[in-house]
Parts: sequence; structure tokens; C-alpha cells
Amino acid sequence: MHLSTTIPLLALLPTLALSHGLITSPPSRPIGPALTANCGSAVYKKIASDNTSYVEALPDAASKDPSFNPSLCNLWLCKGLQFADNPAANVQTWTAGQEVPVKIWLRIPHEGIANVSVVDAKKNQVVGDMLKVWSKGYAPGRKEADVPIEQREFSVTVPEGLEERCVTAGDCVLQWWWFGTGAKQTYESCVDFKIVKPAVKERAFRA
Ligand SMILES: *[C@@H]1O[C@H](CO)[C@@H](O)[C@H](O)[C@H]1NC(C)=O
Ligand SMILES: *[C@@H]1O[C@H](CO)[C@@H](O)[C@H](O)[C@H]1NC(C)=O
Ligand SMILES: [Cu+2]
Repeated sequence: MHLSTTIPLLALLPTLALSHGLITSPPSRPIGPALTANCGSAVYKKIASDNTSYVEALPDAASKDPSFNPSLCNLWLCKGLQFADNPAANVQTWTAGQEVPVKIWLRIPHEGIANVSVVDAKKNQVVGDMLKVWSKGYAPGRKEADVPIEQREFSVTVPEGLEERCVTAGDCVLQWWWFGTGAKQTYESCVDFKIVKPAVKERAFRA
């Protein structure tokens, strides 16, 4: 019967559709050999087949993989992607107060909540205030063009007070985090950076 063959196929479509999003600018952490070494080849293969896909697909793959090392691979921070795999040229150098334009590739929308923050990568702890929060209505619609442009292209201001904690690249990340509340899928994408003190302006000292 026609229906019985088409309905199961349609039901499969959402899982077949490659999904969902990542930061394209500044460049975000890619896959590489450190991901295989620390998270295992099952996780590597999943992210390699679709680097925009959701975190929830990974723990199950990882748990069956003896090379998954949970002390070196936190799948809930940057999806497990490793600093060592990010080419040095991708590491951003920022100063407090700087405006950083961010671009998201929102391959498949899932309406939900999202935020952007600086995260201490060793503790997986958000540092300071969220730089951006969408507490509802993030990424509505069916295709990228349905998602309001200001949810895909926006700026964040580099906070004050990171000069010590984030002086070394890899210690902190700028993480974009998105949870599709209907789909129950989490997306994470990270930019590596280091903070430098602003150049001190020469100031003539007059006694
Ligand atoms: C994600 O995958 C796309 C398509 O394979 C590739 O062009 C892009 O460079 C990748 N980006 C990252 C950050 O891994
Ligand atoms: C913001 O992101 C964090 C992950 O870094 C997440 O645990 C938290 O629930 C999010 N909060 C809001 C208000 O979006
Ligand atoms: Cu999805």
C-alpha cells in the first residue's frame, strides 16, 4: 500500500537530514588528529561526516569506543573538538572592549534558545556574563533564510577582566551554544582566542 511505504520513509527524513550549525567567522575549531586521540575515532567520524551536527549523537558513540578519554574529551564543551587541532592562524587576538563580528552557518533551524559566552576551557565554566542570550525564538523556520539575520550575524564585545585568565590560547574559548527545544538537540561551536592588553598610549608626564 502506498501510505505504508511512504510514511516510514518520511519519518526517516529528519534523521537523514544533515544538520545544523557552526561558527564560520571567526574560524571555529575543526576536526583533527587530537580529536581522534582524545575522543576516539567514532566521535571523529561522526563530526567528520557532518561538522554542524548535534552533541547528543556523540556520547553513545564515544561510550562504545575504548579510545574515548573523558578526562581529555568533554563532548559538552565545543563538542569535544580540541584546541590542538586548530591551526595557529585561527587563534584570535583580542583586547577588552573590542567588537567581534560573528557569523553562524545555520544549516538547519530548530527553534530554541541560544547564547554566546566565554568559557574557561579547563573548568568548562562560563566566565563572567553571557555576551549574547536568546531566551526564546532562536533559529525558527525550516531553512537558513527563515532565521532572522541578527541571529546569524551579530557582534559580541570582548569583556574586561580576562587579561590573566585568557592570556594563553586554549585556556578560554568563545562558545556559541544553541539548544533546539523541540528537537532536543544541542549545538556548540568554539573560537579560540587570547587576550592581550591594549597598547599603552604614550602620555607625556608633566611635573
Ligand atoms: C565544516 O565542514 C564543511 C564542509 O565539509 C567545511 O567546508 C568546513 O571547513 C568545516 N568547518 C569546520 C569549522 O570544521
Ligand atoms: C547558555 O549556555 C550554557 C552552555 O555554555 C548552557 O548550559 C545554558 O543553559 C545556556 N543558558 C541560557 C540562558 O541560554
Ligand atoms: Cu535536527
